[in-house]
Amino acid sequence: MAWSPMCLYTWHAFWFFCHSLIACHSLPTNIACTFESTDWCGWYYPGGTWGNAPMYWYRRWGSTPSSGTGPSGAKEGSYYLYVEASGSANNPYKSFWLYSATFSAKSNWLFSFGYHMYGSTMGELSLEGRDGTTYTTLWRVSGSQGWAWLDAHVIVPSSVNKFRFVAKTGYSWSSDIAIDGLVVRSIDRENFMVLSGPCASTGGCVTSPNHPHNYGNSESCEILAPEEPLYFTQFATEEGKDALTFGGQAYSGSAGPPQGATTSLMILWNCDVANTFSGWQICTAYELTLVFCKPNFT
Ligand SMILES: [Ca+2]
Ligand SMILES: [Ca+2]
Repeated sequence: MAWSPMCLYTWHAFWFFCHSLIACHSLPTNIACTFESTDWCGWYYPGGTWGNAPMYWYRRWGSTPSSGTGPSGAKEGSYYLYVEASGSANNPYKSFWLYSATFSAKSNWLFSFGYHMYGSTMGELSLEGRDGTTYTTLWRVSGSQGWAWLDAHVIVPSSVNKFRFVAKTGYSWSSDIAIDGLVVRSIDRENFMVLSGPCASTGGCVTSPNHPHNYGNSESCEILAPEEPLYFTQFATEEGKDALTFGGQAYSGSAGPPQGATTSLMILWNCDVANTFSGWQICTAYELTLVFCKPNFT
């Protein structure tokens, strides 16, 4: 089978793009951390101002001292960082800052981390990024999130050169906040990245679990989509119950997302406890082109 001229052009453009990505690539790997070593990978809290103690973050093993708040252990390895909400200096509504080392990146990238926010008077946790000299909020969660380590995935603009976490306790001691498992990754601009859950990426396409057979119950996925127009080839879910959230809008039943839509990068899949369907497949325009262009080597 011969290449058509259009396909050849697309193929060469693709390889040029890939190689330029590799050549230009840089990631702030210096701030990735699981807090197993005493240097905290360069993360630090500021010293206290005159007459005031620092707002301490602690590196800890096992549970926090208070019951009913905080994790029972690390998310990864043995150690994690947390803020202690007990004590008159630590609540109500006290902010604890944790700064990263400075870093640089040549393109947008993905920062993932585990957080634990369990407690009846839980406050909030924010991640702020410094662009020039100004910090802006990139991610924030408030209130008790259940007794579990959860994952946050944050797309970080290349202009950000430093982070700070801001953990703010609630109105009493029951608001210990912990972090662990800080991961730095590049964003794949060609392929779907399944960040969590049983959805399946073949690179240029992503499907619901077990597709084209029925997905299961109580599944959820987080998927990072490439920055280009996306098309669904099949879409069948339980109306109003099993939804794909795409560009901030939830789709279910037989009405999939608009063809050719460009997402805000993150796609979420959530289904409930009963009634399953054959689900969905979403592909990039490039992948659909390949279906018609790819030479047959067999
Ligand atoms: Ca750890
Ligand atoms: Ca269902």
